Amino acid sequence: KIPAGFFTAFDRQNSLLYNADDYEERKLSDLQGCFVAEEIRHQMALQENKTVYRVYKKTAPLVAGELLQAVTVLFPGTVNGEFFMTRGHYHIHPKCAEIFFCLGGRGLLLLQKGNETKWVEMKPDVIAYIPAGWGHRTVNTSLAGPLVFIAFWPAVAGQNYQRRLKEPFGKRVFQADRSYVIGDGD
Ligand code: PAN
Ligand code: ZN
Repeated sequence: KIPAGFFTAFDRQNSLLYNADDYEERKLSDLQGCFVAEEIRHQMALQENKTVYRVYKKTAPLVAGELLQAVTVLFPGTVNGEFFMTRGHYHIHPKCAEIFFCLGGRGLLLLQKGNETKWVEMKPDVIAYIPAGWGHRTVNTSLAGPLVFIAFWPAVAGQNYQRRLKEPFGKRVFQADRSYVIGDGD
């Protein structure tokens, strides 16, 4: 497949990636097992079923050396006081790292490797590095607006969404007054 173009641009006004050629939307109904209050998430999914995040991707050939990019827009909200988050994943290829560049909002990037959990505060202009082998999930810690970031990663990385069930994120992030608290995971 011939690439659609040689550039993308972050459209700040509309919070999307100009020239993206792939799009994904995750609603509460897609986030089974992510929140402590699973039954409440289920009920919320049956009712309003809010969009939790959107991902605008620029595709590339899935071969060694190529890079993928995507803008994630993670909306504000909670499930019973636990902030909206992405599903989170480990890369299938054990040697593939990733970079997140925060474009807007406030949040946390949770990193997981074995029993070790780390986190990076995300705010505009923070560039987070996810070393190869670390599971990663983002959390929007502000109810004032979306957490927006662009990610760059090797095209051969692949995403494993099952492994987080066996090697879960060790921390959870909850609403507290006008801020957040980090609690223990499962
Ligand atoms: C990101 C994520 C994106 C959505 O582009 O895919 O933020 O999160 P989930 O994939 O966990 O649903 C990335 O890490 N790519 O590799
Ligand atoms: Zn990733």
